[in-house]
Amino acid sequence: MILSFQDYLSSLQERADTFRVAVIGNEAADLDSTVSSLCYAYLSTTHYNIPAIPVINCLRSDFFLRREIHYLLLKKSINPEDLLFIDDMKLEELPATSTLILIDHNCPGISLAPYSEKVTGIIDHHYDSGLFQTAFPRIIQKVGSTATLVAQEFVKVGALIDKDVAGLLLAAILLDTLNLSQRQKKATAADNAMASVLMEICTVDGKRLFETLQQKRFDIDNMSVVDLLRRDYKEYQSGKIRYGIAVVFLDTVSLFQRDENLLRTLGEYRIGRNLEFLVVMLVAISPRFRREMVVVWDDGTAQDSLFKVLQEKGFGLSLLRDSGGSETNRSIRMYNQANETLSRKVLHPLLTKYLFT
Ligand SMILES: [Mn+2]
Repeated sequence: MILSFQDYLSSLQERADTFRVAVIGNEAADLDSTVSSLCYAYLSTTHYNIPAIPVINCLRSDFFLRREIHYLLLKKSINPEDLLFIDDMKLEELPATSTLILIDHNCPGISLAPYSEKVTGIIDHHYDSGLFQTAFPRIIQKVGSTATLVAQEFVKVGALIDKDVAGLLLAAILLDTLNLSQRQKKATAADNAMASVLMEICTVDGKRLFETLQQKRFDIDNMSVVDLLRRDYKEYQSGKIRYGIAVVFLDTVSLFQRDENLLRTLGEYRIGRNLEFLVVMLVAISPRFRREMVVVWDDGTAQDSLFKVLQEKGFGLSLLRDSGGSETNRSIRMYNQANETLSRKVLHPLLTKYLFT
């Protein structure tokens, strides 16, 4: 009898003692990372006979901020409490024989970096940083969603895709491609193909599912500015320079409404995380899609190249507000970003490339 996806997920806590592979998504722990690691770890365990566990790459206490994921899991009768989070794992105590598969990223973040030699596999759709050339699998393709690549693995090996697996993967594809929108150009032929395979299995109304998830994702009522920052946040290290990029679904005007000490809050967030700089990429969706950007920095070595990248790489920034940098933790600039297509996926590789030049 094949182990069902539900039974597999509800037994993860016990499996954490005997796994061979930990399947880990990126540290934004978004829907794509979460469901792709759950489903791929299940495939590994049941089909390849390599006992695997999915690890969600955020603190257990921060997971509740991702309301669209909570909603989806509960709808599938999956209890988020059963899942494993990065703070459940004692990385320094990982058995010598265990390995890591990176999902939805291909360059280990700061917390995983010390365990890089354990990485044996990658499935991802970000810019290829060229690391781990001998990894197997090493699947890095520019598709809309990692979930598409995971679904392809199920199909490739002829593994049965159960309804819940199909429903989770489909949800990620729809959310990442804005319901396979042709106008937004996020969905590739592969995303479309896998979405129709999955849709046939789970028979849901794709449009309704997408709209509900999108609504939950943008439901940020009662979240403080700090909650908003940590909700979709990635931290990077480039040489000695440590920096963070947060994505927040509000514009600067609404951020000020939410926190009258906004400049202090942002400055303290940067200092608390020990960052040379923090970039907050702001996305407003109503009345129309719009981007803004906030840069919080310390006078340091990275400052010149950071602003060079921001000014010269086509973001279309125009200054809304400059704090003047009179106090050390208050060096903050706020911009309107005319180029709507440039996201963190674009900014991060640019910074990696140009931060020292
Ligand atoms: Mn992704």
